[in-house]
Amino acid sequence: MDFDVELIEKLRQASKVVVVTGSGISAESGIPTFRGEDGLWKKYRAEELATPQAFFANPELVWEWYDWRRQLIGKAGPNPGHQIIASMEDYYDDFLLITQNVDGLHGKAGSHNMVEIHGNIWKVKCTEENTEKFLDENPIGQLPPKCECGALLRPAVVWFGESLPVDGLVRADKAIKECDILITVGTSGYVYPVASFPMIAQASRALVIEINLEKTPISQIADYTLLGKSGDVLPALWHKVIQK
Ligand code: BV8
Repeated sequence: MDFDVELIEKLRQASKVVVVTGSGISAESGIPTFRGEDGLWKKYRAEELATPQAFFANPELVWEWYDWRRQLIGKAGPNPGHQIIASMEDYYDDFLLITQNVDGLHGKAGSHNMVEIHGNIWKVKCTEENTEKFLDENPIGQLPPKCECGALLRPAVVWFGESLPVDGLVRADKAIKECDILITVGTSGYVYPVASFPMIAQASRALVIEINLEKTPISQIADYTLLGKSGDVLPALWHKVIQK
C-alpha cells in the first residue's frame, strides 16, 4: 500500500493528533456497523431503538437489542486497527482518541487517552438515581435489569436526542481546535455533533485524514481520504511513519 510522501512526513512531524473512530473500525472484529447492509438489527434501525422514547415505551425490546450486541461484543476482540491507534498514543506528545463506539474495544486494545463520547455498552445507569456502574460481561438474564432501588437500569450510552457528556465534549472540543492532524476512521460522518469535528479541526488549521471503505461527506473536506479496511490501512500507514 503506497502513501503520499508528504502525508507520511506530516504524520511524522506532528505533535498533537486526534483520532475520531466510528463503528467501521470494529467491523473487522465482527461487530455490525450501524448503517451497513449488516447494520440493521432484525427489522429495526439504530435511530428507532437508540432513543429514550423507544426505551421507556418498550424497555424489554431495547434491552434485547443491547443484550444481543453485548453478547456479540463480548466474543469480539480488538483488531489491528484498534491496536495501531493504541500505539499512536505513545508516539505523539499530545494524543486524544474520540470514539463514537460503545463496544469498549479501544480500551481492550490499550488506549488510555480516550473519550468514549457516546458511552460504553458495559456500563448501566439507574433511571432514577442516575448512578452508573459496570455490568460484567455475562448475559444479563432478567431483561430489563433493575437497580437495587427497584428502578429500571438503562445502558449508559448516549441515545439520539440526548446530549453528549459535557466533560467529554469539552475535552474533545479543546483537542480538535488545537491539533495538528485529525484522523477519522470508520465513520460515515452522519451523526452529529461528532460529524462536525473534522470541519472544526480543519477550520483551526489541522490536516484532516479520513480512513474508510468508501467516500463519505467527510471526504469532501478531508485533505486525504485513504480508502480501504482500517485493519489494513492503519498498520500499513503506521509502518511507513515509524520506519526510520
Ligand atoms: C445531540 C450510542 C443535542 C448508542 C449513538 C446537528 C447537531 C446536533 C445534533 C443533531 C444535528 N442533526 C441531527 C442531530 C440529532 C442527532 C443526529 O445526529 N441524528 C442523525 C441520525 C442525523 N444527534 C444526536 O441526537 C446526538 N445528541 O446532539 O444532543 C441535540 C439533541 C437533539 C437535537 C439537537 C441537538 C446524540 C447522537 C448519539 C447517538 N448514539 N450511539 C448505541 O451505540 O447504541 S450513534 C451511533 O452512530 C454510534 O455511536 C455510531 O458510532 C454512530 C455513528 O455512526 P458510525 O460510527 O459512523 O457508523 P455507520 O454505520 O454510520 O458508518 C460506519 C462507517 O464505517 C461507514 O462509513 C463504512 O463505510 C465504514 N466501514 C465499515 N467497515 C469498515 C469501514 N471503514 C474502515 N474499515 C472497515 N473495515
